[in-house]
Amino acid sequence: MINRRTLIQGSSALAAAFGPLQALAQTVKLPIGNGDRPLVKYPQKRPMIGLTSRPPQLETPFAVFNEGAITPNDAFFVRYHLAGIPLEIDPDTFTVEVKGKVDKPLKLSLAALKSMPSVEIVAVNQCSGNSRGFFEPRVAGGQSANGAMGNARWKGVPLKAILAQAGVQAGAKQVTFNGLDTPVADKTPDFVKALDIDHARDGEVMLAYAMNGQDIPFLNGFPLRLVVPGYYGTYWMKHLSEINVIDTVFDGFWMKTAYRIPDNDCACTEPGTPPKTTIPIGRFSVRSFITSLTDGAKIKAAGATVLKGIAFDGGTGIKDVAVSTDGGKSWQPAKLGQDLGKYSFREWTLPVTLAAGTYALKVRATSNGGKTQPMEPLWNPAGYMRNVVETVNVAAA
Ligand SMILES: Nc1nc2c(c(=O)[nH]1)N[C@H]1C(S)=C(S)[C@@H](COP(=O)(O)O)O[C@H]1N2
Ligand SMILES: [Mo]
Repeated sequence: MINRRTLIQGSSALAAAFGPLQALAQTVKLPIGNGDRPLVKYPQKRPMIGLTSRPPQLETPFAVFNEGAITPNDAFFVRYHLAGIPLEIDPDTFTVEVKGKVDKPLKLSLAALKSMPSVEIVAVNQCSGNSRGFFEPRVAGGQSANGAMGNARWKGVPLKAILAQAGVQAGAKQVTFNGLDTPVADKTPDFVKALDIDHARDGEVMLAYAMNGQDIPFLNGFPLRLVVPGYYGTYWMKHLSEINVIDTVFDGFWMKTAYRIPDNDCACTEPGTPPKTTIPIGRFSVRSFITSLTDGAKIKAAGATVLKGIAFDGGTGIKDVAVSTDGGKSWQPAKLGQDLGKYSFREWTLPVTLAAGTYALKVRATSNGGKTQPMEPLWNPAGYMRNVVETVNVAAA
């Protein structure tokens, strides 16, 4: 249990430094750009890859994904847009407001939420710009490697139940979500996101107050965040304080201008060119990774090696995972691990024996929805939704 004092101490330290509690001397080398990134230590987090400090943006060291299907809270990535992040939140006085086109506006305390029937769901949270640093030609925005994703068991109250309690009025079109963070410069628009009313009432979108059996870490949205299974992290509002039912389509900056993708099947354009029309980003594309070996690894020739990794998609679940040891010429089916639900990482393994030589290992997942990963990367100007078949080059000797 994280007690309140620890939390406030941690965040006060964050306030004092407005950055890492401790900048560690270590750096990590990522396979993008100049690659050198500092490892930084924030409250409730193990050393993480630091992308920015104002606001904090932390990437998960990729080796963490080889530890299991669930990403530990202290290793879960952190992403914020606004420098005005909350530094102290008292869970005893915290409330979330429900207002707008409802019969009965609500102000719910954490205790009130915790007394309602709860649901649990294992779901991946992934930033739209996960892996953006690999885009070619390069695009503006955080140059993330593959660590802006994580999988957790979320517990909370279905948004549907909250909306039912408030009584949604006829003509409601969307629901908007706001958190306690604020812009520091007047020009930056507040971070507000919207979901269509039917999506908001699908019974799966939830107000989560627990993550992997613990309070949600401060930097991941303590004490309450929206969980939108299968959808990119941009909708997963942290420090959720306002839910507003509206009878229009929300046109705030973070829906109308940012977080939009080309309106076509591949969500892509000819590299270097803008899309003709765009729509708000939605569900994850299907992805898979080898986690047990990193690029450039050396392994023992002719010994048995168990290749291991993860796969996920936007909510149909993983049908199969295929692995190639010859750069994509031939493919072998991997064995899927425990099924933690259709929104979760799905682990996979494949034992191989590699004679002396060099190998381009590739992994490709297919979803139950029949979607698979492209062999060549798709491109779009914002650097979203990367899901190319990943390659890990290794040498056996
Ligand atoms: N309040 C608030 N919530 C937010 C954001 C933010 O800037 N402020 N960023 C969103 C984005 S773009 C992502 S990818 C996820 C990241 O969640 P995490 O920081 O818990 O990993 O939070 C989302 N929720
Ligand atoms: Mo994001």
